[in-house]
Amino acid sequence: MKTAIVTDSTAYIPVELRAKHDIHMIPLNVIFGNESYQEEVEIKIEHFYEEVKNNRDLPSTSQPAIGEFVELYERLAKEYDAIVSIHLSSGISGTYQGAVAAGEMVDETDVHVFDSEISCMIQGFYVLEAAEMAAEGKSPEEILGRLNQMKESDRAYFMVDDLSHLQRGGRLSSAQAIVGSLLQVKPVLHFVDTKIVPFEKIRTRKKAVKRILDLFDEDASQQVPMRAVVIHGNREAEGEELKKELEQKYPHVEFYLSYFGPVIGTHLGEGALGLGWYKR
Ligand code: MYR
Repeated sequence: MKTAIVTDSTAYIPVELRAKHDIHMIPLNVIFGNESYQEEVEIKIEHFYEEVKNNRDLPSTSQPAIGEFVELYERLAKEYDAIVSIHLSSGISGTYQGAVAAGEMVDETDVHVFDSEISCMIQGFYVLEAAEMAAEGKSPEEILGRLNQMKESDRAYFMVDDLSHLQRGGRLSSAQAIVGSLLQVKPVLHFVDTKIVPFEKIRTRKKAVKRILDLFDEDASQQVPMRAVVIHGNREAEGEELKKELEQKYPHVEFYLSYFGPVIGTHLGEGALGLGWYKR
């Protein structure tokens, strides 16, 4: 059984890792004024935050066109017996629904679309697990079984420097964002039922980071094998330092460092920080 694994750019899986695991990626877009750029292809993280500073217009984002999904699925159908397509949370983007609609238009193969209910490298963890299983010849049903099991242990908490980006993009309810910015809190955010909601309102960045680390410790101190990722919005040194600190404290956890790329960075703003993990 040969199963193709597809994801979208917001998993931010480095290109070498994608190539190594035969992962196919469909990009979302960042729009500055009238210009649309496919992230990870036409605009990369190295230039994005600089571009935001230099541009008068704040960027917006869009999901891939359905035609792009159809084209990719039809091409893969010539080489693979089935497709598992893993995407960012359906509560924050229409990408998942686009993939489902495209899958229904393709008759040549079975397309199984999976809603990760999250994004960034935590979505990437789903993709890596799926790719490892596909390489072992596992069926789409077996792969989806494992992905659903992963949902039981995956956790992700993140914080932003400025809630107005999330509010402007409509990915957090206005009332919550207004209260948040008025009080100048640094709420810890997380996903509930595919959507972003505040987990706890915390006054300072330092305390918010500590709260996230305490939440991580609750799981990591159980000493079971885990994968975890520190994700930063253009704060690589801070992310690297945190990863090193965690690696020393939790040698049984496999840590990654990743970033909020252009599309997610548009909605979170510079300076966001997140930690995600799951039990292997
Ligand atoms: C689109 O235009 O379809 C893309 C919309 C992306 C919204 C992103 C909202 C922030 C997601 C934060 C993920 C944090 C994971 C730890």
